[in-house]
Amino acid sequence: MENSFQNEEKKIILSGIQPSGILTIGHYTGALRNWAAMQDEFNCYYMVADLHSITVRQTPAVLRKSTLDTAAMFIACGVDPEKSILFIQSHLPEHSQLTWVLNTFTGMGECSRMTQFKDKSANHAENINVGLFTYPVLMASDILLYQANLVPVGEDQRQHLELCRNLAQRFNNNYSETFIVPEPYIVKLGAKIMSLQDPSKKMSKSDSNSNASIFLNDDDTTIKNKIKRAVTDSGSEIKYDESRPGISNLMSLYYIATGKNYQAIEEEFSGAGYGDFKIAVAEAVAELIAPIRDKYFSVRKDEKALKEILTYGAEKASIQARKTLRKVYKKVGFVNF
Ligand code: ATP
Ligand code: LTN
Repeated sequence: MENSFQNEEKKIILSGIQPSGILTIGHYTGALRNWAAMQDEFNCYYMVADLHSITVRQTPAVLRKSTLDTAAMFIACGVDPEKSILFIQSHLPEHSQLTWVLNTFTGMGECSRMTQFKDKSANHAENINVGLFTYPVLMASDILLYQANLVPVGEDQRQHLELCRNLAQRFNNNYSETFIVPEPYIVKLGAKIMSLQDPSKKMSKSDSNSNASIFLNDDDTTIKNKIKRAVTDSGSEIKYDESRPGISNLMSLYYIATGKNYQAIEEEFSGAGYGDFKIAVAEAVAELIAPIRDKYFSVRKDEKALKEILTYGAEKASIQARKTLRKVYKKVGFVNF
């Protein structure tokens, strides 16, 4: 049977990230390093979610650049286009086509309950568009098109995943088995990296203060300066404690960069002050990012080759996308074309 992967026994994974800025160390720990680790065990589809990103107004040239930057960063973090299917969402019209069908299965109330919709509407009060409202339906289409079994996402996407599961079940019950009902694959606790300037907020690619985030293409000096300037809490002990989010966040970064657990870090820095600890964190994080940054620049430099990889990925992805959409169109009663 026609299939985009050679090994049909493996479970299917799909995930995506919006190209709304340079990816941060948060994306590495919360998403990309796991994506890379899953490639042998699963058949993986990884996409740059550019259709999603226009729910917030974008500058066209910036979006075009960010889309390619994001794809290059996936590769720099270990996504291998020979093993996984790497593509740009807008290259496949099926995402939009399935969204239209699933929109007619989604209640207004279901979309208006989504916390991300409520947050984004509050942050972009000047542009609360229908696309922002139906964002989770597009996300459901991304997942259901490829019959994904597992969807690795952060905790913030759990509610969207739940809607996706409901839509799949609703469609299957209304017609007959059409979609796999996917399971969330939520990255474990401890992986969430907070802003260096306000550790009560998630580190984000679109933070207006660039000192708040460590970008995966930052140079060594920039990384070290950002960590040295990171906001810490009152007190001086190097101890993991949720009531001291600044130092705890630095400990998480040290853990990610060195693999040492919190207890080992506390022992290593017992009696040391914030200053010494920050220097150690800065060194370790700079060492972690250096090979990612180097690979990123080498992949990004050859835009022609990058576009070829993405075209190849889109062609492979379209095999399954077309198959699912054909099935859906038939079930809803559209005349065969
Ligand atoms: P935005 O462009 O809306 O600011 P963002 O930078 O907050 O976005 P997303 O694009 O929503 O991040 O992130 C995609 C995925 O990357 C998340 O679902 C999560 O798995 C992971 N991720 C992003 N930021 C972090 C973080 N700080 N810590 C851990 N994981 C993160
Ligand atoms: N909404 C997600 C990005 C995203 C996604 C997906 C994740 C778009 N489509 C499909 C998993 C599966 C986000 O902002 N993190």
